[in-house]
Amino acid sequence: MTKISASLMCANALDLRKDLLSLEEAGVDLFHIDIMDGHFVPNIAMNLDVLSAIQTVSKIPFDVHLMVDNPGDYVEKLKGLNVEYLSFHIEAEKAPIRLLRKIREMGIKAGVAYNPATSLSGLEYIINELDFVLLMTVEPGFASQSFITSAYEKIEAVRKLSGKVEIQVDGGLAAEPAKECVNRGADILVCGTLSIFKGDKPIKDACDEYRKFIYSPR
Ligand code: S6P
Ligand code: MG
Repeated sequence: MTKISASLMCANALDLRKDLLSLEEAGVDLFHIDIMDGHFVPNIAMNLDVLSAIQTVSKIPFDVHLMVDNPGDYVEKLKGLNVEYLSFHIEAEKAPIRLLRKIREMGIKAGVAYNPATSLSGLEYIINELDFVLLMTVEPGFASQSFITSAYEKIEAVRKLSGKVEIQVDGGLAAEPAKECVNRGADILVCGTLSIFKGDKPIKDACDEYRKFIYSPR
């Protein structure tokens, strides 16, 4: 079953506890946490103290997406947090195999993220070292951007390389592109402003409608 990873940078910062409880009620699988450094991407998002606070309210595991230069500097800092998935960008790491092994040794599912314009060339040499591939379906750094359709063929290319790795897609996942991503092989949908944090609609209703659409026959 496709997993929903709720992007918490899209939640209501003034009422985060309420949104966390609504996400629990909606049955989301993961909390997607965007860590940014203002260098790899021109933005700053959540920090690790917020994660400690969140895990006092909810037991839903974290899916941490490092959008930073030198991702290896951050991995140790995640010890003690309820992290199930952890990805870093291939564009930011010169020794990805070493870092993937370190993440796995911590008992965390290890993943590599690819920007929309980054080729998958070389993925075959690391595929056995990772648990998931994160395909960015917008340029990283901001919510509410429109989906980049070249991601469809990338999903198929990863699936062709391995039937085993999970494929996560992130960005601009309104219902239509999300359904197409699932049809092509995506396993984890990162959901933000275009899907479950709609403002005008309760989170549970938005989630229910989204899932219903994605699983309905064409
Ligand atoms: C973007 C970040 C994402 C967004 C999420 C937003 O750089 O990695 O995780 O938070 O994709 O979702 P949406 O529906 O607003 O595009
Ligand atoms: Mg992300």
